[in-house]
Amino acid sequence: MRVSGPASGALLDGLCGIRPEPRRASLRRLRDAGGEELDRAMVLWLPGPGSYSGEDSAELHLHASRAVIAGVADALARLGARPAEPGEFTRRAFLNGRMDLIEAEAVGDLVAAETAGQRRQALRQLDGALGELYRGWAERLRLMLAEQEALIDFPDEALPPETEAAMLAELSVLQAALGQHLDDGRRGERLREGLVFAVTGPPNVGKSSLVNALAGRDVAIVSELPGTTRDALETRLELGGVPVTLVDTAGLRETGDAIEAEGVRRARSRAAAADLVVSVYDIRAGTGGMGGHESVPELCVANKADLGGVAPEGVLAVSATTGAGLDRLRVRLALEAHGLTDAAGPPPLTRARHRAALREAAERLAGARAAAWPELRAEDLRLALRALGRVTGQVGVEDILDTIFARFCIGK
Ligand SMILES: Nc1nc2c(ncn2[C@@H]2O[C@H](COP(=O)(O)OP(=O)(O)O)[C@@H](O)[C@H]2O)c(=O)[nH]1
Ligand SMILES: [Mg+2]
Repeated sequence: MRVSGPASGALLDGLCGIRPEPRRASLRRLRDAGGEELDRAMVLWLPGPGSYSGEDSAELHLHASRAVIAGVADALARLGARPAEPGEFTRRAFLNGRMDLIEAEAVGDLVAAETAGQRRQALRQLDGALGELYRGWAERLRLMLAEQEALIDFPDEALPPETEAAMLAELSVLQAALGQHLDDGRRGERLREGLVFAVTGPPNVGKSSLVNALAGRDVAIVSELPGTTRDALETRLELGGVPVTLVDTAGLRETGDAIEAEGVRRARSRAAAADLVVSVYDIRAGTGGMGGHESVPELCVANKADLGGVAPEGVLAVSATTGAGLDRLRVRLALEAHGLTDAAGPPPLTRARHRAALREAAERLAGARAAAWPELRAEDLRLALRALGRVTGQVGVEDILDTIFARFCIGK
């Protein structure tokens, strides 16, 4: 159990008599107000401002049975504590200046990380590199804004043309940096949210058999009857450290069956929205592919290789029945997952919230470049700064804090 707030020290005294030395793990008997022993626990006294939340806080490492937790929680409540809201410790850490909003969000991502790739990304974001990047941009904007405001205050002093040119050049450099950052193929967001790979193709080619083989369990019904799979079935996999949802879909064909037709419609829409389409065909058909949407990358797989036939160059031949080629398919899929999420170089954007604000900043920069008057340019610069400040949490974030921290679990 974790306690944070100015009364933490007094709570600790009430619970265990003698307060431990700061930051020293100490064994204590915890007692309620009537003196009844509740637990023997390792206790930590973590005075602010050097604590996680920045406030005085304490940690109780309990024997976490229901009775112990209930007893200690009750004793704490009697001493004046109340249960924390989801993410409240991190929210307080943010409000007390221990971390910026991007780092606070990284804590949430770290807590929710399912794969090694997500863990790495969250830790990288927690390092504050993104915040530094944005604060660096904001600093440059502030300087430009100061320059513009000086012009407004002293309108009689004609601006030397080279100053104007330097300002426009600096604006376009910043604009390019933002543009590059935004144009990252959504790698960070994809890794954070997980990828979607849709398995499509004609009926009866072995799509469901392949999905089952990759998942290592029977997700979908396999049958020799074409049109067996009608709904889109999902299964979660980890491929090369990236979370991937594999979607098995109905075979693509014209059909008079209304339910199957709906399945085919869903198959097409899932394929169009996927990060990758795995197009399966029967190797004896000779060729296949384009089971997806032209805007989505496609990986062609020739199944039923055990029945003979050859796959063209660059197409993987596999057999869901014998398992031949499945290891290579797994590696190929992991490589694709990596390619879609891997971010060598500067840390990528990880959230739609950041993307929206940075887009707004980029638009304001374009506006500032086109502005005819110092007043108008200053206003655009101010709005760009504001948009950047919202990402790191420096300005105007009161209204979004609830949404951000509601997704945390209690105790973080
Ligand atoms: N010989 C052979 N048969 C397969 C293979 N994969 C699937 N099948 C069979 O092909 C039929 C259709 O398979 P299914 O997975 O339901 O295909 P879907 O309609 O594309 O989902 C079933 O009878 C499977 O047993 C394979 O690699 N080799
Ligand atoms: Mg099927």
